[in-house]
Amino acid sequence: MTILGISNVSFGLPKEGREVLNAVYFYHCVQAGLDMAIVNPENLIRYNNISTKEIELSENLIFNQSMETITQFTEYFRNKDPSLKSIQKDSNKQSPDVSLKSAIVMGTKSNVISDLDNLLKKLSPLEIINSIIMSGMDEVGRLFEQGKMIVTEVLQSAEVVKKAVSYLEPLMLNQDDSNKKKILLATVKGDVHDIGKNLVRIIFESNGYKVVDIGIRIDSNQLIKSIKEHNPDIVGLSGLLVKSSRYMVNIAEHLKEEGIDLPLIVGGAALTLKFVNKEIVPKAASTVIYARDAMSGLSKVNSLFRDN
Ligand code: B12
Repeated sequence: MTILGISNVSFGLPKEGREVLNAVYFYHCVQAGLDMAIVNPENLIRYNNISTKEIELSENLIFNQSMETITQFTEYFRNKDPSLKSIQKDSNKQSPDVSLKSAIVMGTKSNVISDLDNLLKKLSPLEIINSIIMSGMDEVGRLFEQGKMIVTEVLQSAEVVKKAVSYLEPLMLNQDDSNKKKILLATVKGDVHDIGKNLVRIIFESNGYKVVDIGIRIDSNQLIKSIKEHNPDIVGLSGLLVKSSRYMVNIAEHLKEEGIDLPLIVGGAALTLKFVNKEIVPKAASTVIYARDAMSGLSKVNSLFRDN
């Protein structure tokens, strides 16, 4: 005998399409011999009431999963949400700042380089990152939180940011490394979010720091090994999950046990100044700085080194 929780199939998809997909999936599971289903009867749509177009989109997704069928499904149901139509319309406007921001929100890479070339005529690479790219990613964050974007789309947006930033990066690097203060950067254990960390890297590099970026999912042992290898002046930790903030407390403790008393700078959406002062500072051997964003982090680190 088989039992199935139907709605998992549509997890993460646009709200408007979920019940349709659930109903089509339910229908096919019953045809295939399912004995019992867990459904929410209040929401369940009757298969017979679904249009042929919507059945087709759902069947394509169920039987032929690919980026293409996911995109067709999400775009169709997204068009049913008026607040998202306005975003799509924006991408038709011609000014390169609007076009670049829309490309990030829409996850389309095709015009990114030409938009950047146009923007570079009037803005510096850092201004483009700080204003347009950051605001595009903020919008992605907002839409994701409202359930209007799905994880695969957020990843596509992240790829567009990556492409834009890799194009701008060589234009910002100051080659002389001697006498630069060195910051070791990591996203902590269990956390893959690295867009913020990568922006911090770029902003520090373009403001006279040498940055050693050791990547994502870094535990305290790996961090300590890298500190010994690279001998930085300060350690920067990034983490966007609540559990990452807690792990930063463990890192502070472990560094202290190892006799490492470098200043720490910590950032990421789940952190707050209160948490840092209450939980991390008491465990740390040295100064702990909280940065709400990359620019404030830079100015705090600048004053730390100026004052010492
Ligand atoms: C993009 C994104 C993803 C992408 C990440 C792609 C990538 N390569 O980074 C993907 C799709 C992979 C992803 C996965 C997940 N995500 Co996510 N994700 C986001 C999202 C939408 C945007 C994050 C982002 O890039 N923001 C833009 C950058 C520029 O901002 P930032 O990272 O905050 O960085 C700035 C500052 O914080 C600061 N900063 C950050 N670090 C540092 C470090 C230093 C030293 C300094 C000085 C400053 C600094 O400066 C940066 C620039 O100004 C957020 C929502 C949000 N609003 O934050 C959710 C979010 C962070 N994700 C979340 C979740 C739950 C997940 C998943 C667990 C989902 C899942 N169920 O699988 C997984 C986690 C997997 C894992 N083990 O890590 C939750 C976290 C909830 C929580 N509080 O714990 C959020 C808040 C969404 C939500 N509301 O539910 N995610």
